[in-house]
Amino acid sequence: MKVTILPALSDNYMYLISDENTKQAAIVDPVEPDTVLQAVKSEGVNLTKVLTTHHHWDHAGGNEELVKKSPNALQVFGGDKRIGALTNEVKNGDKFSIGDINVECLYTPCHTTGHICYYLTAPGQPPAVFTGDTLFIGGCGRFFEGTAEQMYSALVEKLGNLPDNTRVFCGHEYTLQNLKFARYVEKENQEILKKITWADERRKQGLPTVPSTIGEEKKFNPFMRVMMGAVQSHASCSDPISTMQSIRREKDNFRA
Ligand code: GBP
Ligand code: ZN
Repeated sequence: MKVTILPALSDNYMYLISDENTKQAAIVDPVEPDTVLQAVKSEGVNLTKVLTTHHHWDHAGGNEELVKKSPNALQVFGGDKRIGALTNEVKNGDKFSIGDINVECLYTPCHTTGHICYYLTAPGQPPAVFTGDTLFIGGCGRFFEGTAEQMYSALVEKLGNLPDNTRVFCGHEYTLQNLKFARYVEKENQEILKKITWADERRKQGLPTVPSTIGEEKKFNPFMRVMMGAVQSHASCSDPISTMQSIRREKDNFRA
């Protein structure tokens, strides 16, 4: 399983997923179709699937144009009827494949009601999860269409139960802003400081900070740590759901 990171717009990421064995490929959130078609050519792969995380224009807004311009027929997967060119509406637990790569759909409503994360496995390789605007490195998406309970369920019960070595590919380059908020929430957490130093260096070199891993996120992402004493005490809360609500509200107004 090869993942090619394709930056788009000001801070979005598209991901070209290729199966080296069969040369089958899929694209996650192709908001810039021409960039995608160029990458497909240079990788020498056969693009047949579009994996849409959610209906927001900066993720799904390129679907129709890509379907028109693509030399192959494309299946467009997603969990929301508002997604352009949708052919395969999916729900939690649905499975399909990209050549020898297995894909499982994880329904993670909150940022939007139809948000889907895609969990990929292939024999002998570390897994990968494409988290759109649900889980970011060091942060999470705004709760536009959902509740703290739903984000808790998504981040802690679903994504948090994937293997620690699962690579996390998210929808935006928000890592530094997120980690600065994380540092404000947990002033004593050394993992946050180490990741800030690393992310600063990466960005100075013009490089992406994706992927992280689920194991790493559990060490520094405050939204995955709402069960921890240090995060609850910052929020003056004693349960994970109200802690989630409180720190999300605080992040909505936080200036790094
Ligand atoms: C920043 O650049 O500092 N924190 C961002 C602000 C996802 S994009 C931009 C922002 O709010 N981004 C959204 C988010 O969830 N951020 C997490 C955070 O701030 O902690 N989007 O483009 C956003 O989803 C969108 C598109 C929103 C259509 C609504 C519609 Br309708
Ligand atoms: Zn969004």
